[in-house]
Order: sequence, then C-alpha cells, then structure tokens
Amino acid sequence: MKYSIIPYGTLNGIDYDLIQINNKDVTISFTNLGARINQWLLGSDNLILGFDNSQDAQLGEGYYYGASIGRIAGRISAGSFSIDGTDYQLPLNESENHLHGGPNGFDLKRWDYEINDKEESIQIIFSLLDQDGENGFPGNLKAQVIHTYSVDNSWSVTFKATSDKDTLFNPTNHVYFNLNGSHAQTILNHKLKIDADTYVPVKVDGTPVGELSSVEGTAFDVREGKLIGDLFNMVDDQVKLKNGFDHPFVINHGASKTPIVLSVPELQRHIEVSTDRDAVVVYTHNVVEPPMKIWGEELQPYAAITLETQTIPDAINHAGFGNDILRKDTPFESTTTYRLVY
Ligand code: G6D
Repeated sequence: MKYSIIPYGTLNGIDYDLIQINNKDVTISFTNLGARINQWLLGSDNLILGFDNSQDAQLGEGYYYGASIGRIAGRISAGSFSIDGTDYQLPLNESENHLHGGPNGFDLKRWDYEINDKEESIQIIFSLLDQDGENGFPGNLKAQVIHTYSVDNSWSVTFKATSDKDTLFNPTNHVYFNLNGSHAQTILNHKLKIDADTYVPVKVDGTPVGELSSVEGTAFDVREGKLIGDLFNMVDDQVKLKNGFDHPFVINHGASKTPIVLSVPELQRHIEVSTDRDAVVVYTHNVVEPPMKIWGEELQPYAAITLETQTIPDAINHAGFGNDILRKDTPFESTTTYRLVY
C-alpha cells in the first residue's frame, strides 16, 4: 500500500494535513483535524461522509463527521457528575446537557501524528495532551488515536490514554456510513445486524431514560439483521421520539463476539465491525439542521448511519451502565475494527 500527505486547508491560522492511503481500488484518508477518518472510497463511491478541506469540516462541526470524540462520547446529563464524592460541572454545549466532550472537544483539535508504514498495514498515530480542566474535565490526559489500515481493507481505531488524576474517558469515532456510494440515496436500504438483546431508551433531549430495555418486539431488534426502512415503518415510540435511531445498543457479552454488520445486499457490499466496547450508538442522521453540503451535494435526513462503539453514555450517572471513569495513572486501551467486504 502507498500513502501520501496532502494539504487539507488552513483553519484559524493552522495548516491541516490529509493522509491518503491507496490499496488497489480503495482509497482511505485521515486528517489531524480531530484525528478524523475523512474519506473511504471504493472506486469512485464515497462510503462515508467527509470534506475536501478543513474549512468545510468546521462548517459540519455540529455533526462530528468522522471525528474522534472525547473525552466522552454522548451526553452527560446536566453536565454534572461526581467521582468519589467530588462534584464536577462540565460546560453545557447542547441545551441543558454536555455533549461529546464539550465546545473544545477532541473533534476540532489539531493532533500531532506520526506514520508507521508496514508491509501489510499503514498506521497513523495521532497524539494529544488534553490539559487539566480542559472542557471541565479533571486531569492532564495524554491521549492517542491510532488509525490502522490493512491490506484486507480493515480499518482499526485504537484509543489509548492516561491521566494524572481520576477523570472521565469514553471515546469513540463518529464515522457516518452510506454504502450506496453516494448520500443522494438514503441508508433506508441498508441492513443492520447487531447482537444486542437490550438497548437504552432516551428522553427527547437524547439523555438516557435510565434503564436498559429488551429489544424484543421493538424496532431495535436487529439480532437477525433488518432493513432500516422496515424498522422505521414499525410503530415504535422511541423511533418516533427521535425520528429514527439515536440510541445505544448494548452488545451481548459486553463485546462483539459476532460482528456488527451493516450491508447493502443488492450491492453485495458490507462493513463488519468488531469491538471490545460494550455498546454501540447508532445515529441515522435524522435531521439536517443547519443544512449541510457533503461532497458538494445537499444532505437529506437518513443520509448516513453512525456506528459509535463506546461505553453506554452517561454511565457515571446511571448504575448498571458500565464504567467511564479513568483512574489516575491507569492506562486505557480500546480497539474497534471496521472491515470492508465487497
Ligand atoms: C445529534 O443526538 C445526536 C447525536 O447522537 C449525534 O452524535 C449528533 O447529532 C451529531 O445531536
């Protein structure tokens, strides 16, 4: 495989790079703006949403396209949490809640990077020092996001971190897929399969109601694989509330023993996702507000679907949701792999 580094434009006086990897008829690119995945091309088909330059990427900041999300993914209710009796207050960057690490989260930071070009894979190691108190989080956090692309068309994203104080850490990648190759066709023709007996109902503001619910008999039962369009035609209060999926699915056995599969049967194309995380948030781009252009075309609702592997959001405020505390001087490491099969 070959790679090249090309300019990705200047944003707020900082020059950004695009690292483009070619593997036969597949091209994939990453940028040090938010340690993002930016493009995944099969021939001329765009399989994910991204941008031609950093200025356009900033216009899409509210949707976090392809971005590394941190220190936390999802929402922290009222932006407040406690660790061992010490209370913390995070900035409220979405109405009354904290979303995706705050107004200066990982997604628009400039990450340092180095490239390891190996025979069977190319690895981009992004690193960042997130200062104590940044976005209200305690602890100086040393974070790494390692994007690895392999000759078998697997993309792995590994998060590593340590902090010098107890803090919260629940990172994810916010990639949006549309396997049709153009978002002019919605993802309602995509089939989704997740080995999850339970999911997390949410309130209208996107925060968890507070319990895990069985998927049985609901639009969230995708254990055997179902078409998104068929699921959205079901009568389901949670799909109606969010006008689609914007929910955590709780992966059976706490990590995917059977891969998550997103496919377009008629194109004989799919993504297999394996992860060591215990949940995956699926968001189907239910609204486009403000209007957005991606790859030069206006976006419509259901233009793409995210598969954000993570600990259940807001776990710090809900018993039974898992652990999102990163203890002082304790290393965090997690890997999710998305393999393209076509
Ligand atoms: C919406 O509720 C959704 C989030 O889950 C998503 O990450 C964001 O849009 C981009 O706020």
